[in-house]
Amino acid sequence: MKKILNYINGELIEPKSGQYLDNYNPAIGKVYSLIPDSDASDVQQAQEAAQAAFPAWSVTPKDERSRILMKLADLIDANLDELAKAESVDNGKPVSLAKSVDIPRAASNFRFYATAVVQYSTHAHEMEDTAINYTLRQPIGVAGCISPWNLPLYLFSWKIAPAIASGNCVVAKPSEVTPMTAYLLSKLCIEAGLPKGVLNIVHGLGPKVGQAITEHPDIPMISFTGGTVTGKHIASIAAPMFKKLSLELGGKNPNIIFADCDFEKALSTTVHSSFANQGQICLCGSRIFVERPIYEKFKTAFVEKVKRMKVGNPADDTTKMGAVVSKSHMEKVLSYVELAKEEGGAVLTGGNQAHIEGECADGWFIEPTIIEGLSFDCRTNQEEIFGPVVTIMPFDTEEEVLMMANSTKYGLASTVWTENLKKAHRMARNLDVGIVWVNCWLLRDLRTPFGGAKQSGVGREGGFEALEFFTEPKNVCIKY
Ligand code: TXE
Repeated sequence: MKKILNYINGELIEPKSGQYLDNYNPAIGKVYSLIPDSDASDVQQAQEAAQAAFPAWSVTPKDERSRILMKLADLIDANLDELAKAESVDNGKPVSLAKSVDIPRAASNFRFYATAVVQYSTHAHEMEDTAINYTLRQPIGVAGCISPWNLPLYLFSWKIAPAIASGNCVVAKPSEVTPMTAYLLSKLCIEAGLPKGVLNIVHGLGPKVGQAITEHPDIPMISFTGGTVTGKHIASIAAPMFKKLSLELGGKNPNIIFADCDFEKALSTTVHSSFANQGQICLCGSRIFVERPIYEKFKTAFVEKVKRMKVGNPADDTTKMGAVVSKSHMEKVLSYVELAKEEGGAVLTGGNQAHIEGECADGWFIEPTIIEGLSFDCRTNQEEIFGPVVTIMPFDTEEEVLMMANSTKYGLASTVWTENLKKAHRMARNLDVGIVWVNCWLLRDLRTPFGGAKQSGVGREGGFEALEFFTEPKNVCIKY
């Protein structure tokens, strides 16, 4: 069986323990490869390699760092088919999605930071004829990057690219649920000529490898994307050590549809924003609020469209929804459907495990599910489900929908559908979130700040914000 290896100090190596974990193909429901069951000793080895590489890498000219990252991006493009297939097998997502979104975006992440770092400049503050201050932005040392399973290579590279572009070295841990493309990336790093030790990838469990990275005294910054509970745990360890922390956590995003929207656009994008990647994107709009005059019309059209979505073998190009990531995640998502029913919800479509014929007969699939009749403050509408399950509710006024939209502990993203410009601005200003999309969803300019308010996270990724996170500002004041 195929064995994934750690990537430490420029080499692909076995975990020190010699132990491996099973890696499942969720569409088939079977083990198809093995992941290193690494521990703190592997993290220690990776940290030492990163620390040793730091003095040279941090003074390597930006143009040279940029050239290597560009080469890595080109290699990702050149291996698009292999990477997309691997992502689909590992995660359950349709191969068409991995090919059009996940893998191209991973290449863009490297390309974006390869160019951003050479454009990045700092500030000078002049005190009239007294003095001049200028700010240096220096790389810090070894960064810990911990990423989740929903957009494996995409989110992994979103952290690693700015960290190494700005001159740091990295100890990274991809999700143990979807480790394959990070492993394939480590081979491409070798091919691209990334100096040894600049990037180290340690595979294994969160409570072992992730915990060891978080606790390591010489990993002074942690960039994490994952669940809010894990984020809270990481913060509790990192904060007393005064580590720099970037946390991208969960969401329970409102999708607000006013009666004056472009109905067809709102409808087709809502299908996408509800169920893309089987609803396993932190930005998916899982609470759909529709203004009462168009509620019945929208609901009927939405249910009809969703019923026609093809759930099937992720390897099939016509599949719109593949498998969810694991059996335990499928069970968690389905338990929320039961909760919704207990809370008085009516399932308009879906609600069950989907059974696919052929080689996917034992896979973990869920029908796209729409639930109505729930109050905005019930558990189903307050907790992150992170699967293909959305709720739909009517509203009457802007004030009412704002109150409901802002009622959760999360504040990641929101979508607003209206053709009224003033209303769009008002909503954008008053929504308690980090990202507002008006008449679109998941339209991303990589220069913009990305992240959430409230319990959706701390700090922002994207653009120069990430370069700021991975560098230490130092003010130099010179008297004239
Ligand atoms: O996330 P975890 P999981 C949400 C979603 C999902 C829930 C749990 O609601 O159902 O989180 O998913 C590592 N110290 N999101 O279990 O556990 C872990 O190995 C250090 C939202 O996958 O947070 C993995 O690499 N690290 C989200 C990473 O943390 C630890 C995307 C994320 O895993 C650790 C995914 C520890 N003690 C899930 N324990 C989003 N915002 O996009 C685990 N990890």
